[in-house]
Amino acid sequence: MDDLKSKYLTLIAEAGDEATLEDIRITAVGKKGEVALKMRELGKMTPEERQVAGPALNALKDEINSALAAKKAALADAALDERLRSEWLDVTLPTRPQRQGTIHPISQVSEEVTAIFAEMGFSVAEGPRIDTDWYNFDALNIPGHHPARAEMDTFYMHRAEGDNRPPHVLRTHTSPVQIRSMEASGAPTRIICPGGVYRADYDQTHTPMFHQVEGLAIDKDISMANLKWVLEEFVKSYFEVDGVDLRFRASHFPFTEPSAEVDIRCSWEGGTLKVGEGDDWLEILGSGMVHPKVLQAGGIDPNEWQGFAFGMGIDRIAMLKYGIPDLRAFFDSDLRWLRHYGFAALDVPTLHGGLSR
Ligand code: 2NM
Repeated sequence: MDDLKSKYLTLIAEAGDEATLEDIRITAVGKKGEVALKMRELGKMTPEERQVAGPALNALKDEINSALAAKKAALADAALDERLRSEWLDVTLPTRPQRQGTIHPISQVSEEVTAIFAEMGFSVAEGPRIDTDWYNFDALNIPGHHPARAEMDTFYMHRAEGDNRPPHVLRTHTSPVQIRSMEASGAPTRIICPGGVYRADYDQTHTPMFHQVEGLAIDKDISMANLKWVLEEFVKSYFEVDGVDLRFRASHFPFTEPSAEVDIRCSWEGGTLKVGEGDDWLEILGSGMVHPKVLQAGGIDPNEWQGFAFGMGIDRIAMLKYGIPDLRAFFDSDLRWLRHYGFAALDVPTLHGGLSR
């Protein structure tokens, strides 16, 4: 019995895991284990022998069982210690430097433009990219026969034979959002509408999908003077310069009267753009006073209200500000290009923090 005891206590002490302990338990104190076999021999003993051997075997069984339990607890403690040693996290480490994602220049510039106009009391309106030809054209004083419809290179949605719903188009500008906003909220209003627009055109300077931001301000006594101030403030903030000259050139859009295209004074010395100095002029946007028919289409009484509107290309002003030479690269999803021209995810543009840093 002493041999059994020292044999099993040694095995238990040397066991490295729970599975080994379980094997030892079965061979030592299991139903057919070595102690059980010894107990079976009790029947062949004299009563005197049995009185000594019985309690001794029970004591041996108890001793092995408690050694097993103690070892099991010790193994569990050691396993926990090992996890605590290996599974730790240094929460004071800086964020991972290998993060590769960047904010696309179009997203960054949309945020910059939004921040600037928000400061002047404009809120952002959004709408569907697929809209009816009424919202995209008729409501904007571009009737069916108007040459502007053909000039716009519109993508028309396919219509099945017998489909009587009004024709739908991929919006060619964000102006339909402004009509919808006039209908929904009326006047007075100050909104900008940034977003993707579509025209069937593809070459060095045109992509079939590009981005615009249009603005609209309607009130009782709004004039071209208000338009000029707002655009001056915008250009100064956006290009981060203290002063800028704007040049308003008479133009024509069906949805504004009068209409003006706006140039900014600049220089192109050494191939880099400097805004606010030099003898060159750069066209950056179109604008005007909203046509009475357009106000009417939006459900606003043109005898009571008037307003200005403007529109510009986000992709274009992004290229100008950040020196991006090729428009088509905007839509290639080339990671090397994005790493070069993209912005850090935490560089959210605000006026108080500096737009682009
Ligand atoms: C431009 C130029 C001039 C414009 C007009 C409107 C609306 F819906 F209010 F009538 N939104 N945007 C507008 C005016 C857009 O883009 C070159």
